[in-house]
Amino acid sequence: MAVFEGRFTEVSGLRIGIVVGRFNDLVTGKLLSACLDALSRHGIDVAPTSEQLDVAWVPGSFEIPLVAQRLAASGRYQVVITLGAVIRGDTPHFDYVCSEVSKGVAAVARDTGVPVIFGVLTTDTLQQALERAGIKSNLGWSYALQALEMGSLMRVLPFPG
Ligand code: INI
Repeated sequence: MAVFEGRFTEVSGLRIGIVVGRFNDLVTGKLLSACLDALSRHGIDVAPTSEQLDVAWVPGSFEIPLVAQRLAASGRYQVVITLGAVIRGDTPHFDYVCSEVSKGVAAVARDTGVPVIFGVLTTDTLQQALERAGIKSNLGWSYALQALEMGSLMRVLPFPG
């Protein structure tokens, strides 16, 4: 029996792309801050001069899959993190955006073989989103750890992609 698992501290040479939506940036900015903090404290260089990390801002969550696809297909990154916040309003818009971003992110990972972390909050209220972006916990931290784990796991899997 083989057991494969990722580690969180073997980050040398790991390159990460982050795609983050500006819509609801009160929330997404906090997700990004916690994500960068967690990456930094696990050894990823997050300085502006970093060769390990790039951040691409998009208008909203709907645009995340397109840019995640570009980053994942570039061959430059071993893992891509997506960060967004979709908050329910009075119209069906929420459902369309949620559906497209979730299916789109999953498709990018499948099509490229690059893990894409789904860090898009989908909540009924701004309060619920903020509770997940710093008021209580901050899921940006978790998304960073999941990215490190998946980036590392893909390195140790002995099968070609
Ligand atoms: N984008 C979000 O990231 N979150 C939202 O809550 C949201 N709402 O509610 O409309 C949202 N809309 C913008 C959308 O993602 C696109 O940027 C826009 O439709 C242009 O394509």
